[in-house]
Amino acid sequence: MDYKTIELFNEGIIIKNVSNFELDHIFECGQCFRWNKQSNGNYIGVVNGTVIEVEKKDTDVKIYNINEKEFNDFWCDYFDLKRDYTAIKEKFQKDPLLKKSVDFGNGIRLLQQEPFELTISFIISSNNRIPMIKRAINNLSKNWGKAIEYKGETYYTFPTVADLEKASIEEIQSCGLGFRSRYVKDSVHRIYTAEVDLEFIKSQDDDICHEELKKLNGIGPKVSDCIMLFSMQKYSAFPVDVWVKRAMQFFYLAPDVSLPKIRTFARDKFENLAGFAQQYLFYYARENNIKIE
Ligand code: 8HG
Repeated sequence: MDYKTIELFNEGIIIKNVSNFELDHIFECGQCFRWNKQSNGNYIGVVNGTVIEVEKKDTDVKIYNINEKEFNDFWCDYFDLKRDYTAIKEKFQKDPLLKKSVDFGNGIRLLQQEPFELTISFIISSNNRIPMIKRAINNLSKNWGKAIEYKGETYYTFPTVADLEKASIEEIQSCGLGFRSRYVKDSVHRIYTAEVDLEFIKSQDDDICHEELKKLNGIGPKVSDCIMLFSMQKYSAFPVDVWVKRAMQFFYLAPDVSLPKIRTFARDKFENLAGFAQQYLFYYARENNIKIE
């Protein structure tokens, strides 16, 4: 458990004495695309059909627009608050190379996100930049999601499978998805018809889960690892993109190693905590723009 108690205030709840929780680390570490920083430092996100706002004050975290029951039923797990990140970090900090990344992103937590949204989002992520990924997902939501008002602004929920199934390939293309449009169209259809069952895939062990997700068009090893790590609690996943490759080269390996070899090396080394190690490394590499000559 990484918090003590919760209290209510007029606009939501306050989580008291939270450890290992930094807004920038959580929301900017690459795992999510629908959280945006506000001018006052708070983050607003659209999750699970609602808009919520999160504020950090000393060691307390305020969540606006939810009640105690919603916290207990959903948000406590969404923010992975039952996990002891201090224990994970202590393990990693014994490794002087990983310690640097862990100290840098010390408030990272892996959010437990929704499998359909994450499948579509990470298909869109392939060969793409984060601002473009965010824009494409936002466009899909504007067109096929539901509008909700929060503090005078309109936000849009991520579309349901049935609503996105109504979109034509041309309409998906017009949201800025490029060559990924047909992968999204095809995946939505196969999920809609229940040919692919994400809840079943989630219930399988890590390696089966990884292979099953790769059966969808547009999902290779890297995208499969992101989906299983961020929405299926498969923590042996180790997505290797260009940043993680550079970080692993920088810290551990000789230059010119292939992506599959890096993945295998890291999964052997970090075992069922590989996904957490990957997140500290991705955030460190990207924020510090590390380069390998
Ligand atoms: O959290 C992430 N880990 C890894 N390894 N790759 C990621 C994450 N998030 C994310 O967007 N990516 C990919 O990195 C998507 C895209 O190919 C690139 C953007 O920097």
